[in-house]
Amino acid sequence: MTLTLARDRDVAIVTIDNPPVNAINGATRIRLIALAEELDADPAIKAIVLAGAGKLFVGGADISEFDRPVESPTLPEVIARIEAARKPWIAAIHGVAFGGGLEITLGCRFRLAAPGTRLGLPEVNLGIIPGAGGTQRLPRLTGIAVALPVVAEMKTLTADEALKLGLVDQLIEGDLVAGAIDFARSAIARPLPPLAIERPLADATPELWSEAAQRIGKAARGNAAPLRALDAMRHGAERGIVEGLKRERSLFLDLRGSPEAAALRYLFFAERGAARPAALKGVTPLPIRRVGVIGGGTMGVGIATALRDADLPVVLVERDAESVSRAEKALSGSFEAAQRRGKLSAEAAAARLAGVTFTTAYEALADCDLVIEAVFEDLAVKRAVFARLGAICRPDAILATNTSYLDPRRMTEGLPQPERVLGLHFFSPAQVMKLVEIIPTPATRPEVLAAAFALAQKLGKIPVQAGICDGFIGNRILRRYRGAAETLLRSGVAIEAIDAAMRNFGFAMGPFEVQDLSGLDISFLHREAARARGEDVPETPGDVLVRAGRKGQKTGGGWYDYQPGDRTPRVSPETARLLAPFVAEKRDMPATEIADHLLAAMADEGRAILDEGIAASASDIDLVEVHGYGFPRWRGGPMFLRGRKTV
Ligand code: T1G
Ligand code: NAD
Repeated sequence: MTLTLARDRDVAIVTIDNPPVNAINGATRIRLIALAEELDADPAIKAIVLAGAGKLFVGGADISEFDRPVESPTLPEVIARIEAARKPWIAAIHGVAFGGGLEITLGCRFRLAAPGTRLGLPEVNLGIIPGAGGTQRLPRLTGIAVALPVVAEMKTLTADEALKLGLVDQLIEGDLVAGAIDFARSAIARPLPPLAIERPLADATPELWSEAAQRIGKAARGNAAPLRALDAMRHGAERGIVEGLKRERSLFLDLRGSPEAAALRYLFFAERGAARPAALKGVTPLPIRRVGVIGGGTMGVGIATALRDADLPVVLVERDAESVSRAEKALSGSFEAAQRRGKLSAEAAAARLAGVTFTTAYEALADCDLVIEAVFEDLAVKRAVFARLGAICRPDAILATNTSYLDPRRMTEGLPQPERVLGLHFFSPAQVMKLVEIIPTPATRPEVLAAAFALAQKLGKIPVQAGICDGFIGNRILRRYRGAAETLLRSGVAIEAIDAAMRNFGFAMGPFEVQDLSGLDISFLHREAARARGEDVPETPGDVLVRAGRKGQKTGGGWYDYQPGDRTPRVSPETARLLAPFVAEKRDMPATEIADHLLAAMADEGRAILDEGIAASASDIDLVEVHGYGFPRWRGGPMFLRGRKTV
């Protein structure tokens, strides 16, 4: 069932009922057209209220249909039929009206909304543009300047904003449908307002279009959709709505079949699938109300910030008073920065900080439901920390490590209740990066694992479950990616050519630039630790640079040279001299070939990770790459590209 029809005397109520988000699919479109005909022909009906069942109005067109050919009637045809109806259609909106959900209301004569409703056209996030009139009707209701960020930049409008703009005619408190029926009755007693398509569109200045194109183009990077949405809007503004609707539909259909849209749709569903692993269906997560963080360094402060942003009280433990005050200063700075950026009010920033207990006393952790250690990446240090946690924390408290590489089992050997231990690998900066790798041990209880996934959701993170191996999923692929880049370097391909190729592919920075930013010494120390364990780890060009004191930007030079206070990477003659014994004669390689080589290495490692059961699915691996390592979203991920036989 996707639509229900009820009658309240002279008013019909059409309710879209297609759980979980009332996505408008083919069956809904067919039924809507039929109902529009039926209700037009029914002399007893004077007006129609269009509503959504459940928690929201309509989440959009059914995205899962986009991998198939377009089926009639299309949504534009449905909306045109509603517009042509002899009786007014009144949209009664609650929760969310996104994409086609908002567009169908734009074809109605009136729009009513419950307080708290959100309205938006997020299609560009899927690599497409609004394809059912949103780029044409919205500006005719709100004006071009307001419609532009909604259509092309993912801006959503609140019900209050929409009311002020005249996009919504009235807010309805209490029973929305009953209020809409009353509104309908009063509306039909008066002359009807013009439809959106009948309204004039005030001209936009050429500066508005050029400024928008510049801003949107810069932000969109490889996703073509935002600029196409702007194009459709401008076309309709300059050539009229008929031409505008034609232009919009043609651009929409072109993008609907594009590789970028396929990649973004794939990630949309992958993100939702990752948050709810099938293995945890029906498992009740342990409650997490108070969290301990051990270590107030880079990660500890980031994790504490993310926890406070989710309104969770935090106990932050450092090893001595000086470190405690350093952590408190860092955390306070983090909230003040958010306040300066306008993300937080002064009160909210103060409340964030007030929710953290800073201490050196592990005893303060006694009533924490979860404790996350983020101390030095040193097994002995971590083992000592867990030993103290085992003695002080509640037996049912979840104990988690933020380790980048180490085996959670080794740092918690001998701990009581091993079933409460797991890895929670956040990425720096932890309050920004969405990825968290969740690493259960074989002993981890399902309720503990479910609590980790629930925490990720509460923090607004993308959780990906990883098996235990050196580097889990992301750092293991990163090592392979960097290794492949160094192989090309040894073969004579220039460092700057490799970085340029990966920037051209869509990364913000190439593999060598990233190392200079984060420091070459992190992976150097990891290799040295492996060598100390007797593992055979060959010398790498990166080792040569670190041994020569070239650790990256922080030492004024790594793969590149840097002028003081300037992060611009400059080709380094010193690096060339140091690496000369390892590098073959200089040779050129086309940028696409460089990218294919490095992407193939990532996909090969991903394949091995899948075969070893370290990751549950190829899409989980792609989520790690997109949300943890800056893989361009509109490319989908190394496994997605491999699946499309392009690497
Ligand atoms: N189509 C199909 N399935 C959808 C869907 C959609 N539009 N939106 C959500 N789902 C599924 C989702 O995969 C998940 O499935 C379940 O619903 C709950 O989703 C013509 C062409 C509406 C704010 O881009 O933003 O209209 O995992 O966990 O947190 O111009 O879903 O349960 O199997 O996100 O309550 C434009 C996308 C489409 C909005 C609800 N619309 N959705 O959030 O639930 S294109 C969008 C959302 C379009 C027109 C164009 C959110 C939500 P499963 P959820 P939520
Ligand atoms: P860091 O050196 O910035 O911070 C570590 C903190 O732990 C220091 O402030 C130190 O005083 C504190 N500490 C050490 N021993 C302690 C003890 N016994 N009790 C309480 N505090 C103690 O390190 P970091 O970059 O925050 O990394 C922390 C952990 O997170 C490591 O395991 C690291 O591998 C992992 N990690 C780091 C990153 C990153 O990009 N930095 C990313 C993901 C994971």
